[in-house]
Parts: sequence; structure tokens; C-alpha cells
Amino acid sequence: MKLVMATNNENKLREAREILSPLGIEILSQAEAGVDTNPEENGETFAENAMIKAAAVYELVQCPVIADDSGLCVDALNGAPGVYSARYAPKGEECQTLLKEMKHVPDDQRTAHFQCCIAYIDAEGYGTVSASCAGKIGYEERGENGFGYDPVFLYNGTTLAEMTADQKNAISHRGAALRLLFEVFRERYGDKHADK
Ligand code: ITT
Repeated sequence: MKLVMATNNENKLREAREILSPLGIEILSQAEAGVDTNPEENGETFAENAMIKAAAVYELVQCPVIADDSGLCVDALNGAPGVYSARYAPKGEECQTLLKEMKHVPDDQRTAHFQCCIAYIDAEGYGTVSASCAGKIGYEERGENGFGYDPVFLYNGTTLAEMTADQKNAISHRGAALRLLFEVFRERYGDKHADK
């Protein structure tokens, strides 16, 4: 089965491929599908924004489309940056901006979670799957892997940027959502999925 991922984020694409390729699902980027679109994400929820992105690409291609909307929700910041995670700070400065804003937040109040919603649309209809990953915000950036807020997000004392791709995918919000998505497609297509 082939699908297009409606995203301009190379890291999301890479993680989706790492998880779904071994399961027999080939993921094309927007560019590989000949699509160049970046719709305004003006929804109030991850699900609304994921569906906006998936619908914009589905209009232009003839195959199943998925889109991921995700973000970091920090309890001490009342859930911010949340759906605004991509716009919270200039690219590459999100971790330092967050650390600065949380400078005076004590350890027991540094809880946070990543949220991921994946919207899917195909000829049979549309829907969403969601998952989260709970952890804490550290005091410094650690690790070279991953992207975005990974260097400051602690999961059992290790940042997501210190994990290998496989370790992150096994516990991450995106990994969990993608595995739910696979179950949806397996129910829809059953054993036929491999040659669709
Ligand atoms: P597309 O909309 O093109 O898919 P985007 O990066 O703009 O790409 P979002 O609007 O969903 O995507 O914003 C998600 C932001 O949340 C992302 O840019 C990161 O800053 C952060 N984020 C999401 N998942 C993350 C992860 O696994 N690790 C670290 N940061 C993450």
C-alpha cells in the first residue's frame, strides 16, 4: 500500500517511514507526489489541523493521505505551546526559549506531554488517531538526535534526543499514533494492504 504524507517536516516523514515501511506501507512525500502546499493551520485542536493538512493534499492526489499535527503541552504553562508548538519560537530556538520560560518552575511542576494526532483520508472515508507521550521538561538541552523539543523532553530521565530512532519510536506519541493508524488500515484492507 502507498500513501502520501501531507507534511513539510522531514523529521515527521522519516519517523513515519521508520515505523510503517517494515509493515508494508510505502510513504511518499508531498514532493514525490508532485504536490506543493502549505495550508493555513487555523484549527483550535491537533485533530482539526491534521485534517486541514490531509484534506489539502487529498484534493490533489489520487491515493490515501495522512497528516500529522503534533506538539508539546507543558502543564506549568497551562498546556502551551500545544497547537502552537511550531510557531512558539524561531526554528532551532524552541528549546532555549522554553527553558528560559520555565527557569523558575520547580521540579515537581515540570511535567509535560507530547501529543500527536494523525488524520487519514482515503476512498473509504476519513478519521483520526491520537496518542501522547508523558514526561518532564529538563533544565538543559541534551542529545543530538531527534528534532524540535526532543533535547529538553525527559522520558524516564533520558531526553528523546539521547535515544536512538528505534528507542524514540517505541515510546513516542508519533510511534503510538502510527501503530494505531496501521491497525485502522489493516481493518480496512486486511491482507490486501500489501499489494494495494
Ligand atoms: P507540518 O505541519 O508540515 O507537518 P510542522 O513542523 O509545522 O510540520 P506541526 O504544525 O504539527 O508541524 O508542529 C509540530 C511541532 O511540535 C514541531 O515543529 C516540533 O516543534 C514539535 N514536535 C512535534 N513532534 C515532536 C517530536 O516528536 N519531537 C520534538 N518536537 C516535536
